[in-house]
Amino acid sequence: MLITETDEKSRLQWWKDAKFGLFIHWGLYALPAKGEWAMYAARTPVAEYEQLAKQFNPVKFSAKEWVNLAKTAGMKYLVITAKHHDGFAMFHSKVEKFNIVDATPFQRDPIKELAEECQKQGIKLCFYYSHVIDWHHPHSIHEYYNNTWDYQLEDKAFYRYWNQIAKPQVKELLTRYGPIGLMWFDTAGGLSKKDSREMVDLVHNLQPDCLVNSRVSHWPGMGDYQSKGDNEIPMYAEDTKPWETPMTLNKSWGYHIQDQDWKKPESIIYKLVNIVSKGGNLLLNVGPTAEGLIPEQSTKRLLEIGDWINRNSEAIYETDPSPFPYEFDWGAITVKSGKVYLHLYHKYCPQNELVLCGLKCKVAKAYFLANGIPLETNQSYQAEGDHHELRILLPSELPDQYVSVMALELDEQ
Ligand code: FHN
Repeated sequence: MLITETDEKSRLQWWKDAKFGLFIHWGLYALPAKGEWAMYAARTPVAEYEQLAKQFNPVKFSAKEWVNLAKTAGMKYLVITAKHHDGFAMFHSKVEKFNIVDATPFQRDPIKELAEECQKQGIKLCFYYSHVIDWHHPHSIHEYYNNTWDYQLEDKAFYRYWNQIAKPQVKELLTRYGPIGLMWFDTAGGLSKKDSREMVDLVHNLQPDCLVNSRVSHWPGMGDYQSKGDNEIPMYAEDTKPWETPMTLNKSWGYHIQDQDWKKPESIIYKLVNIVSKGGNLLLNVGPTAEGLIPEQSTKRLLEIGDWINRNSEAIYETDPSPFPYEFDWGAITVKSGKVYLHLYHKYCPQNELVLCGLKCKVAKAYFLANGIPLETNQSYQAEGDHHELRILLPSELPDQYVSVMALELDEQ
């Protein structure tokens, strides 16, 4: 399918405007509760790992609650692991019995339930799919048992998997659950350019508006947008491909009972603001339990972030990145037509006043976004050195938690 440049811009617009999404790593690995690589780490034989399915009965799972949590947290899309590296399908696959409906006492299809709820609550449903690594299938066995990344992809086992499982399952995901926002592929090491292209085309042929992330391939330039490395935030705004940072709330993706190394809410808000000011999206992860619950530590953080976004949404959604090509020690900037938003990190707040150099437009009005309280400003210009300076007087009390946003309305004539 040929996608023109104009199509490409409008296909991506919802996602570029969205800024914030929920990542969900959920699968059988929630039972051992040691993260999503548990099977590999313990070199669990496939037959033994399969037994976990018989105990997987997440009766506390509620699609309504999960989607509602994402919404309350200010997230606009949700990416769930339809199949991770362990090969277990979290949906009712007809091509592989190792799936949540056929192999567990739960017998429900959570992806179907999430699809219905996402439709109802206006969140874009998206899928993570491990298209190359599949420890349940013989093509991965060599690498799996020998602890080597020396893939044998060009061999028959790989193509059996590729043609009989990977492609048909992607087709199932894109034909059974309504419109899908994006396909999030992962860990494509060894996949040929031709096979990567085939996967991208498969998605676009089935759902032309569905986006594909760059991890569909290790060959550069593939996919609609760039997935940064895990937890990676670039130093500078990038004007190449639109990008997204996948990020954990603690150190793990899948549920890990011992990992209590939680990021502070303020640090996550800083990271969100930093990412958005550089033109990126944040995809923030939770790892639900085997009972089907999102851990309380995660929920608490998401609600706190949602609270902050709720007061400052105008400075986050549908914004453009900062036009300043450097980071500020006091915070970050986002812009919209006729407006500039200064996100002031309380921890690094300057004393008395904030000085911004290089803003050429006249500021007609300045106020705190959270409560509308006006701010006193002073603008000056020195012809020598073409130096524009804006000084904003800072009150002793800031209106928000962690980050207070100052809105500047510009007089653009
Ligand atoms: O191996 C996976 C890992 O389990 C997790 O899914 C992350 C999420 O970005 N991706 C891979 C490593 O980059």
